[in-house]
Amino acid sequence: MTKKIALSGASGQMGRVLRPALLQRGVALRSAGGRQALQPLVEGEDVMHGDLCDPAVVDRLLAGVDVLIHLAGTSVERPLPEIIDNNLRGLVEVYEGARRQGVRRVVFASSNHAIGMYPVAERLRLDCALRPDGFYGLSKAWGEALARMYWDQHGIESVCVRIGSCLARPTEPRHLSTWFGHEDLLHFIDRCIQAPPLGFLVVWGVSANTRSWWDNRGAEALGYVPRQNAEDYAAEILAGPNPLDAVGRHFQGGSFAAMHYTRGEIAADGR
Ligand code: 15L
Repeated sequence: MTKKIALSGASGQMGRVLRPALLQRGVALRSAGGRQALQPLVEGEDVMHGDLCDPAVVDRLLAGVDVLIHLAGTSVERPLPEIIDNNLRGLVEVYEGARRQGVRRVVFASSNHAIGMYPVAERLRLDCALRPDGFYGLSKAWGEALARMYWDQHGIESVCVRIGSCLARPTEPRHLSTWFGHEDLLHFIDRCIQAPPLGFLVVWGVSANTRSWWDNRGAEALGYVPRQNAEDYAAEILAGPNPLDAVGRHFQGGSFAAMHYTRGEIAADGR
C-alpha cells in the first residue's frame, strides 16, 4: 500500500531540501509551512500551512498519514517563551494529533545540541547521557523523552534524529565532525519511511565523517548507511579561518555551547 507522508517545517532549511526531493521520488507527500502559504511546486501538490499549536491544523496535516517527518519548530537558540511555544507545546500537539489520526511513525528532528556540552575529545554512543547546551538543546532532550513516552504509552513509533550540521557542504572545521550531507539526509529519510517496525529509536543524523564524534551502533535496524564524508573538504576548510572561540572549539555544540557560558576561559589546550 502507498504510504502517505507528512512533512512539517517544509519552508525551513531542511524542508526546502527534502520537499522537492521527495516529490521527485514520487512520495505521496503533504507539506506544511508555518505562517506563510507554500506555493505548490507541482500541479495539485498537497500543501497547507498553519500553527501546529492548533489541534485543527495538526489534524489537517495528519489525516490519513502513515509517517510524519516533523521538522517544524524553533531550530536555534531563542528566548525561552518562544522555545516553550514552538518546541514543547507544539510537539505535544503534534503527538496528540498523531494519536488521534493513527499516525504510525514520527521522525522527530532532534539535534546535536541535546548533547552539546560534551567536550569534542569525547566519542559518544547513542545511549550517552544528555548534556544540552541551551534552551534549544534542552527542548530537544525534552522532545526525545516525549517521543519515548508516546511509544511506551500509545505505541507511536519515533525515530529521534540528532541532527549534526545539515548543509550542502561543510564550511568550517567543526563541520568535519558534524556534517550531515544532503544525499545522506535523503537516504536517511528514505530509510525512516521504509524501515520495518523500529519502536523508539535515537540515531545520529551525521554523514560518514572520518572525524565524527558520534557512533551509530545500535541503530542498525534503520538501515542507514551514510556515504558522504566531510574529510573530502578538509584541506580547503583547514586552510581557512575557524569562526569559533576557545569555548566553542572545546564543546561539541560549538557556538551554541559558548553562547551562555560563564565558567571562565577554557585553557589554550582546549581542556
Ligand atoms: C542545529 O540544531 C541547528 O538547527 C542548525 O542551525 C545548526 O546550528 C546545527 O544544529 C549545528 O550544530 O551545526
